[in-house]
Amino acid sequence: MRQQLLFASADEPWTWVKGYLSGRQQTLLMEEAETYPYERPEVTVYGKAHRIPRTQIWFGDAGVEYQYSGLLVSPTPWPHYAQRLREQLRRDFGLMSNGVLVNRYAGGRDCMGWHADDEAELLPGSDIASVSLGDGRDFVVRHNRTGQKQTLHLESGDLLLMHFPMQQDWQHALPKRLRQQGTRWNFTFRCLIPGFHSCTV
Ligand SMILES: O=C(O)CCC(=O)C(=O)O
Repeated sequence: MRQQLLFASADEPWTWVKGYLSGRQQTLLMEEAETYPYERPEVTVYGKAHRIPRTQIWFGDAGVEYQYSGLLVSPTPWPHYAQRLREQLRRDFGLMSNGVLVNRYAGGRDCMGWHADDEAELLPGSDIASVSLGDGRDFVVRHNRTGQKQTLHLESGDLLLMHFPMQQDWQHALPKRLRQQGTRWNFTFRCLIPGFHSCTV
C-alpha cells in the first residue's frame, strides 16, 4: 500500500504531502513530461540578458497568459496527464487552477533563484500546488521579515501546497546542487485572472 505523509503546521503557510503520487502516476507523468516542447527563454536582469538555468513550458486554458521575468507567455493546451493531475488536485484539495508552469532541471546545475510567485495576474486568495518528479532536490524558503529559512527536500511524487498568502511573506528558491545529475520536473498549478493581459481599458 502506498504511504502518504502529510505535514501541516499552524505556523507555516504550506502543507507538504509526501508520496502524493503513486509510482505509476509518476512514471506516466514523467514519460509525458519528456515529450513537452520546453523552451529556455532569455530574461533581462539588472539590464543584462540571460538564458534561464532550466527549461520550462506554460500549459493553460485558452486566453490564460502568464507574465513572469518580463516575458508574456501564451498557454499551450493541457497535455493528458497534467490535466488529470489538475482534476485530482481539485477533487482532493479543492485546488482551482487554470494553468501549470512546468520546469525541467536537467541536473544539479539547473536551478531557480530567490523569488515569490506574486505576479499581479494570480487570483487573490488562491493557493499554488507544486508537484515534484524525478531527482529529489532541496527547495528552500525564507521569511521576508525574520529571514527564517527552511529546507524541504522534495522527492518524486511529493506535493507542496503553498497557501495564500505565503507568497506575500516568503520567498523560495531551488539552489544548485552540483553533485546531482538526475533530471527533475516541477509542476506548479496556478489560478490566474482570465483575460488579465488582454484587457485594453
Ligand atoms: O522547482 C521548484 O520546486 C520551484 C519552482 C518555482 O519556484 C516556481 O515555479 O515558481
